[in-house]
Amino acid sequence: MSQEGRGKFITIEGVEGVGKSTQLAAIQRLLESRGIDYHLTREPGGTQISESIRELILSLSDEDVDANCELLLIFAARAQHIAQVIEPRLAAGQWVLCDRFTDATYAYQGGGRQLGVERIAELEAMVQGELRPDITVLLDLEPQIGLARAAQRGALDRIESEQADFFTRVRDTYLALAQQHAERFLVIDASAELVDVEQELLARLTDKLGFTDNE
Ligand code: Z5A
Repeated sequence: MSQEGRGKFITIEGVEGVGKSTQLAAIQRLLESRGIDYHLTREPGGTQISESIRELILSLSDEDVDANCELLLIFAARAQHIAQVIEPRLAAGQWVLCDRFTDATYAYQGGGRQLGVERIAELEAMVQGELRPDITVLLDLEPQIGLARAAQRGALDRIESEQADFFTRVRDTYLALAQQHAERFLVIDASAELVDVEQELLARLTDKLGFTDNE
């Protein structure tokens, strides 16, 4: 199918508390200032079924959650999200801005849970076909700093309650993905002051999108 007229698919990633929600608001303002019609969504989630699966994935339970169960739930939520929301909107020319996508699965389940890349790549091919983000913003931060910020917000969820080395593997996997897919990744140092992170992000994104000053 021709890519002509298709919307752009932009994702944002990083360890917990890295500032995704905060920086997503800045990206929204950029798109709005350019008159771009976009849809904001998140993973796991984005549809009624996928949000229910999100609750299952993140809630603390007395039962140990099997890593393959977690992985399959994430891709089940993603399948519904793509079919119902992402693909139809992109096809209709709307842009989609998504808080996390499959890079998070490579980082958390592949790296954090050490499931490796192969089975994730198989599920990615099955559920997504050719669909990949056009641009991925990776907010990079020492996991300890992000977790401390997340802890200030209140009780930690099931994944946030993992040990420090889990998050070190998550971060390392994100950085490896960014090297492997350098054409679509923008890696932003998220340890700076909020305003400085925002400024760098917007400058790099504006450039990547080919926006000019008089647009
Ligand atoms: N997950 C997975 O395992 N596999 C998958 O495939 C997918 C997801 C898709 C939910 O994600 C969980 O799902 C996540 C991975 C897993 N793990 N957990 N738990 P989520 O994205 O919904 O949850 P999150 O990672 O915890 O994101 P968050 O809560 O939305 O955090 P954030 O958006 O990155 O941070 P924030 O709310 O913008 O900022 C946090 C605080 O820090 C806030 O008070 C800010 O004011 C402050 N902040 C932000 N930036 C700065 C700077 N630069 N300086 C100082 N303070 C700052």
